[in-house]
Parts: sequence; structure tokens; C-alpha cells
Amino acid sequence: MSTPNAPYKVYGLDLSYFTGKLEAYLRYKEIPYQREELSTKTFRDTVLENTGLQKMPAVATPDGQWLTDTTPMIDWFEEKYPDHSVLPDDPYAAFFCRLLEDYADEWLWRPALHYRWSFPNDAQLMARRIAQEMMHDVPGPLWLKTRMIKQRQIKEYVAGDGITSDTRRHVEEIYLKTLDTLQRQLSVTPFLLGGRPCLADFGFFASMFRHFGIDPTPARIMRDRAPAVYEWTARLWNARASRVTGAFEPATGIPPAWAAFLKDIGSAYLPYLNANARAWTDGRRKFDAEIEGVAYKKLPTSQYRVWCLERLRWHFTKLPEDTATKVRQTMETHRLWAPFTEVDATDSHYDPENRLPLGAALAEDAARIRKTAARGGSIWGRPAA
Ligand SMILES: N[C@@H](CCC(=O)N[C@@H](CS)C(=O)NCC(=O)O)C(=O)O
Repeated sequence: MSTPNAPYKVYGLDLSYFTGKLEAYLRYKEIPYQREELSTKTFRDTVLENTGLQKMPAVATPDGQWLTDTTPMIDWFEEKYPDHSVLPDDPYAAFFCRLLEDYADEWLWRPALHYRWSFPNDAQLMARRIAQEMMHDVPGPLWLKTRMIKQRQIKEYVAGDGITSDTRRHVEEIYLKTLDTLQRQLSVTPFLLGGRPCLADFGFFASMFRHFGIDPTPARIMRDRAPAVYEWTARLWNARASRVTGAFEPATGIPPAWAAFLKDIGSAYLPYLNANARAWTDGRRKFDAEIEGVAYKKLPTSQYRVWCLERLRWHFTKLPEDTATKVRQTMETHRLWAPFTEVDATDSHYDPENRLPLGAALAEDAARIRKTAARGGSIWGRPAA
């Protein structure tokens, strides 16, 4: 039923990476929303049926549409609520905001999940919270549900995502290096692009607020090593567009501190995306990749991340010619251009009709996910008694 003045409904957990990113964006833009309780049943039935994916956050709009995936969702909201845009008018800076958002979303995911699930105290605490907040509709004692969550997350996101004694140090360095770069910028400006939040702020916020900022082990590191980042997480959570008076700075171009991110994107993230895209094209479910001299083995091939590369390249093709030339020069200077253009085909077939964030395009996957769930492939999918 359509009730156009009602708030958006956000289905997600209080400790979820991408739910935090979306919530901070909606709060900043002062778009009314309410967070809906997410039980295993809601996740399995409502979210999956309506978006085709079992991913949080999912959003139900007041007029009955369903949205999935925070990246296209933010574009969708920006079109509907253009005031106080999180993308600068300068197309050069806007392109790099998109690149940083994608890098922060995807490349900080592995360290964020590692810090949450590889340290026994952190893992116990967070698994218990998930069991309490989400699995109250699943029968069984809390200790057992906590154990199931822990085992599932470690299998999927630590052991299953290439984290071994050989790669662990490299994964942790991603977090530490990111803290240092953020600290440098946030010691001089309140947000990453000067006096107001940009898209890149929300990208980094996902991991920094809902994982690194609250999980005991990385949170202690953040407080000691990067207090300006710790402060920024609260500043962004409390930021409201109607009250923020600062401007994007520099007025054109990007801050010098972003060079450290660009260097990382060229030496680590894009080589990973390229190896993933090649594995996808070859139909391999797992692949090995050498990233900054570290050998990652049996990484899961991600169709979604082929789409991420495809989408970034698409945004590049949409730049005005003179901006594209400038962006290319910057990418060459920071050694990003070669890896950005290295892979010929980025044919993900992830969103062939270009419908995201509208979930219906993906809803046909629902039946397949349900079948896997019924076989016990997902703890969220196990039917409640
Ligand atoms: N690209 C998606 C990613 C969403 C996502 O991966 N969400 C995680 C939680 S933060 C999830 O739902 N995971 C489900 C699972 O682990 O089963 C977005 O930006 O919204």
C-alpha cells in the first residue's frame, strides 16, 4: 500500500557494516527512515523475496518499492533529494569520490571481517549480539546460536576469504595504513573532502563505525593510533546537511592526502579486482592472486565485484572529455591507469537491465538462494520451527 509521507523502512542490524553506511547517509540528508527489526525470518522471506538478495540493508520505500545495495541506493536517493549533494559539482573530484567509495566498501571488508571474527573475544561478543538481535525467532539456547554464528562467519569470511598465517599481516596492514591516511586528512579538515561530507566519507564510515570503531581489538587500535578518525565517526553520525556550513575543499581537485589511497588502489585493490574479473570470465569459483608480493590462495570469485569494476569504468566513460584527460593523468601519476584498464571484458551480467537499486531485477535469484538455504547452505535460511 502506498503511503508517500511515511518514512523509509531500513532492514538491517545495528552492527552491520553497510547498514551503518546507509543510516549515516540518510541521517545526514535528513531523509526520514526507521530501522526495522531483522529476524532470520524477515531476512529469509521479506528481504530475499523482495530484493532477490539476502543482504542488509534492504529498504522499503513509502510507495512500496524495494531497494538493495548501498552504492546504487545512494545514487537513487541523490536524484530524489538533490539538495546538499554528497557528490561535488567538480566531475574530477566526483569521479575520485566514487573510486574511494568503492575501494572503501570492498577492500576494507576483508580486514573488518578478520578483526571481528579472528580474535576470540571480539568474535564471542559480536556473535552473541547477532544471535540475540537476529536469531530470537530460531529455537535453541543462546550459546548454541552464538556458536553457530561464529563458526559460519569464520568459515565464510576468514578461512573462506583467503586469511591465513601467510596473509594475516598484510590484511591487518590494510587497516593500519588506512587509519594513518584518514588520520592525516581528518586532523586538518572535519570530513574527507573539506568542510562537508562527500560520498567517500560514507564509504569509509561503513567499516570504521560499525566494525573497527566498536569491535574491541580494532577499536583500541583506532583510539590509540588515529583519534581524529575516532572523532570523525561520531561527527559524521551526528552531521545534518541543514546544519553543515562548510564547503568541499579544494573547490576543484582532491586533497593531497588522497594520494595514499590512490597508491593502494593501484597496487592492491585493482590487481585484486582484475584477478577476480579474470576468474569470473574463465568460470572459476576460486582464484589465487599475488597482491603486493603476498600470495592469497583460494579467494572466492565475486560476480558483484566484477560489476564494481564495470561500473567504475562506466563512470569514467561518462566524464566530459577534458575531465577524462585530467583523471587519466592523475591515474597515470599514481600508477592506477594500467591496472584500471588491464582487463578487457568486465561483463558481469550482474545487473544487465541497469535496474539497481530496484531489487526486482535480481528477484529471480531468490529461488536459487532459497534452494541453497533449504539444503542448509545458509544459517539465515534454516526454517524456524
Ligand atoms: N554491496 C552491498 C553489500 C551488502 C552486504 O554485504 N551486507 C552484509 C552485512 S553488512 C550482509 O548482508 N551479509 C549477509 C551475510 O553475511 O549472510 C551494499 O552496499 O549494500
